[in-house]
Formats: sequence, structure tokens, C-alpha cells
Amino acid sequence: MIEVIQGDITKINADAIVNAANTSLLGGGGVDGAIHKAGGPDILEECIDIRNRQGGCKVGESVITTGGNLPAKFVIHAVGPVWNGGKKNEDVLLANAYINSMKLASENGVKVLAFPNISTGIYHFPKDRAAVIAIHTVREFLSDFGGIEKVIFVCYDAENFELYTSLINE
Ligand code: AR6
Repeated sequence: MIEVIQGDITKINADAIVNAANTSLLGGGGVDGAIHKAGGPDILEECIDIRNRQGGCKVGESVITTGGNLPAKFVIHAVGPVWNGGKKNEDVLLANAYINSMKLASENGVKVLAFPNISTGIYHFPKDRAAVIAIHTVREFLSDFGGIEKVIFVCYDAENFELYTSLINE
């Protein structure tokens, strides 16, 4: 039910891919920039509509849009926490970003869902700590709720790929 691959999430053939977005929902660098670039303007247009309705997206929460030109039908924009030394509830907020994304995926009939390593780039969450949280949170959700059949962790950098591979095989 859990797969780990190294690659570019914009190329993944899943029902939905998750974006590591920010509270503005207006795009940015990293995987967010790559998703908007590959997916085209329809994604940003829906993000702007959501922003106009609800004023962006809080840390730990997520919203769903079309996948635009991507192979995936949907993009789930999750906002992870900025790493601030670990005393600002970062662990819980990161877990919430995964949980809320999986909830949205389930509600939208997603069977195959791909995650990037949320918060471990520009937001500087320690990669090893984030990997433990991500895997634990996804495993727990998949065992407690039906609906999602497969979660793919798409690691872009070699460090994350090695971390995920060894943690999954433990
Ligand atoms: N496919 C998969 N993973 C990728 C890709 C890709 N194409 N490109 C980068 N990554 P980051 P964050 C990995 O910085 O830390 C944006 O400006 C990357 O190696 O994209 O959550 C947003 O708008 C890293 O492991 O997101 C926010 O402002 C992971 O994706 C802010 O960055 C996350 O790195 C969010 O920061």
C-alpha cells in the first residue's frame, strides 16, 4: 500500500498528487513552482477562487484543485510548517498536513495518491524527522480508513529517497 520512488512528482500517474504549498496558495518555488509550471494556469485559477472564498489555507490544512495538464486528475495543496527549531508544534502541523490531504483525497474518490516530502526543502524541516512523521501518519491513516489503495512517496533528492527506503523496510 506504500511505495517509495525517486523522481519528479509532476510526472507521476496517480489520481492525485500533493503539492507542498504555502498559505497564500499563489504558488512559489520548489515542488510548488514545478507543479504550477507543468500543470498550467487552470490550477492557479482554482487556487485564486479558493483564496477568494476562504482566504488561503492554514498551516496543516489542504485544499484540492484540478490537475490541469498533469497526468494526475487532482492536485491537493497542503501547507506544511516552516521549521522553527521544533518548539512551535511543527511535528503536529506536519502530520496534520498529511492527514488532511488524505481526508480530502478519500472524499474525492482518490485511490492512488502521491506525496512529496512536505516542508523538507525551503521550509527546512529536518528530513529524518519529517520522514518518520510522514510514514507513521500515512500508515496509521491507511490502516484506519478505507478508500485510498496506494500512497506513493515521491522523493526528489537522494537523501530523502534513502531515508524513506530504509524506514519503510525496517
Ligand atoms: N517533485 C518532487 N519533489 C520535489 C520536486 C519535484 N518536482 N521539486 C522539489 N521537490 P519544497 P517546502 C522536493 O521547497 O519545504 C514553495 O515556495 C524537495 O526536494 O518544494 O514544503 C512553496 O510555495 C523537498 O524534499 O517545499 C512554499 O512557500 C520537497 O519537495 C515553500 O516552498 C519539499 O520542498 C514550501 O516549502
